[in-house]
Amino acid sequence: MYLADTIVAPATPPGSGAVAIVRLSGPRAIEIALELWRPLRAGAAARAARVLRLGEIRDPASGAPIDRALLAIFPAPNSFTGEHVAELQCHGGRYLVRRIVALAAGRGARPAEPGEFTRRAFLNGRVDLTEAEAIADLVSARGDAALGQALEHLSGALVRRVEGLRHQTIALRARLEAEIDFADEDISLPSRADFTRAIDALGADLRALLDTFRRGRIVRDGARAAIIGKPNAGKSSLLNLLLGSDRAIVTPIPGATRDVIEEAVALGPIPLILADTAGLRPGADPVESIGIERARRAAASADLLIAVFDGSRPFDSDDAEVIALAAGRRGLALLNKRDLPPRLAAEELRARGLTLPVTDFCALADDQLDALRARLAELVATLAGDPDPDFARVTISRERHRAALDSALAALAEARASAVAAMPPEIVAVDIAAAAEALGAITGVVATEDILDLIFREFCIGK
Ligand SMILES: Nc1nc2c(ncn2[C@@H]2O[C@H](COP(=O)(O)OP(=O)(O)OP(=O)(O)O)[C@@H](O)[C@H]2O)c(=O)[nH]1
Ligand SMILES: [Mg+2]
Repeated sequence: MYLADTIVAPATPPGSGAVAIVRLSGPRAIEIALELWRPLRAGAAARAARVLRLGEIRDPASGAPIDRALLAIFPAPNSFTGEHVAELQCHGGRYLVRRIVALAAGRGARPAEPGEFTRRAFLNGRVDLTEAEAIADLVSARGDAALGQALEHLSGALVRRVEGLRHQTIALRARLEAEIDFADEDISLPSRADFTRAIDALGADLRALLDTFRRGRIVRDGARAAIIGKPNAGKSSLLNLLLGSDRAIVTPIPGATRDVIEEAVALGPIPLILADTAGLRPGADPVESIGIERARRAAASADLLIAVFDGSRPFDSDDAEVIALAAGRRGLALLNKRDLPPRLAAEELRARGLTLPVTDFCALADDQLDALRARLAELVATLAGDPDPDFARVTISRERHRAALDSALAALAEARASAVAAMPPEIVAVDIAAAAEALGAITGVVATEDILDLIFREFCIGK
């Protein structure tokens, strides 16, 4: 990362569109933009900040006109990256955009790496890591709940919460410093009992934030439901019904679905990601067996299960495996093919140990679709849980946040154990410092290149 250089990239996705934006950031951003672009009206103030001016882009080498474009310049530090930024709004042609980027590169700008604009914003103190992540979350949001959460994080709600906790941790450390400094003097210091009480209070706050992960993750990524059942039960028919399209192959031949097919359905503010899976049965051919293994994994990692049973056939050992997989899980069961003569009853499924609620169903008709959608929406809402009104509603939404809070809690537990064992304050202080550092990694107060690489890797070029 060379902050001293100037980077360029399209800020809009590749393809044809009415308008595309080519963005430059760095010390020479404005200068390079003005080498490519001239105002149409003579005498117009080309360098006026944060206004759009109409002009023309020319190839500075040949003088050949390339496009009509608007230019906006944002002098440092009042820009997204905190550096000089220039944005050329040109026409949205694939070739045109490539040509303009190449012109800027010809004047010394370097093509930006994925996420490099946001990374610079972070390095220049314009956003913290949770806000940078929120930008990626806004772009990938698939529902109103995800948008709301991303905007909340973008407004700094999470960084404020985590920084509050980190400062409490540092305050604990300050108490120990006093113990270290005044060890030889006969002054009264707060007792270790007070100290462990303070650790416990802080630990409870950390755990409360950690507990928001399930909601935060589901809001961000959607809830995952795996459709499982024996071959030919009607799983793919159900997926297609819920999607309203012939997404999965449906045939009367058992074993039609082999790979996991994932599609999102919008049921409410939080999307549900449905995974249609291979029918569970032993003795399948090698390809189908791999699919069945994937089905089991999809079932294990899903938030919800939709178990489909074929009501036109008697119970068998494949149905028994479905019941076993669904033991103790959330979701619902459908007794499908109710239009055919019944050979299996809901009572029998329950008697055989099915704990999911069972409904008679027919995947060939859409008269039960609205009711099913409503039930799934309800399950998703229950799964996400209500935002805790006592807890300022801030959620964590990424595995990275969860892991950091986990290690902060582990370090606090170590510190508590040492304090209780009357260890010297220096020893206790080491673990308290580790807890503060783990919290600092969430916001980026302490961030290594590795952490930054990991975060900005998921960004696309131009962001
Ligand atoms: N009569 C009737 N037929 C159904 C119903 N649901 C599905 N079918 C039929 O059952 C057959 C199998 O349906 P699929 O949806 O492919 O079943 P699947 O569970 O995905 O099967 P695999 O992918 O092989 O595991 C097809 O011929 C469907 O048309 C139903 O409610 N009633
Ligand atoms: Mg199928």
